[in-house]
Amino acid sequence: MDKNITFTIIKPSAVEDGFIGPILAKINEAGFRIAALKFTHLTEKDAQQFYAVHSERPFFNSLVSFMTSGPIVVATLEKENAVEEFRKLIGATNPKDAAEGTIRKLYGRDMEANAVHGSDSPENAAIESDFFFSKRERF
Ligand code: IDP
Ligand code: MG
Repeated sequence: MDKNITFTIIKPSAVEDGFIGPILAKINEAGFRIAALKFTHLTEKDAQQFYAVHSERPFFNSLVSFMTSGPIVVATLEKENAVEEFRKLIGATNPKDAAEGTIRKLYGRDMEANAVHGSDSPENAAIESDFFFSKRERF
């Protein structure tokens, strides 16, 4: 498994709040290389599939509704130890608990609308990246 790849989503709230540029700048400053990037919009089926692991959680329907509420930016990112490094850059799931200077602290609204997604393992990073990008969309 490629330990140097992670996958991110700039969530609908952060797109709506005008934070695509600032978030990509943070990613750039932290030394990640953008291997794939696009502006897109999830269908309900896409969001249910992407978050299938959370399907039994009480927040699942709300999360699917939120994630389909507007356009998103998806990207595959490359850096040594990418998953762990990116989780550090984005901070805790709840922006209130996220460390100062992290993306979720700076740009998150709340626990659900926490600005960005970050993969939790190299295995899931590969699955998530393949969910959105074909081989010829990755560089
Ligand atoms: P993570 O994004 O930090 O990995 P997960 O537990 O994988 O956190 O949850 C996936 C997403 O579901 C979160 O990023 C957030 O948008 C949403 N979420 C998680 N827990 C809650 C909750 O308790 N209430 C509302 N939304 C939640
Ligand atoms: Mg997660």
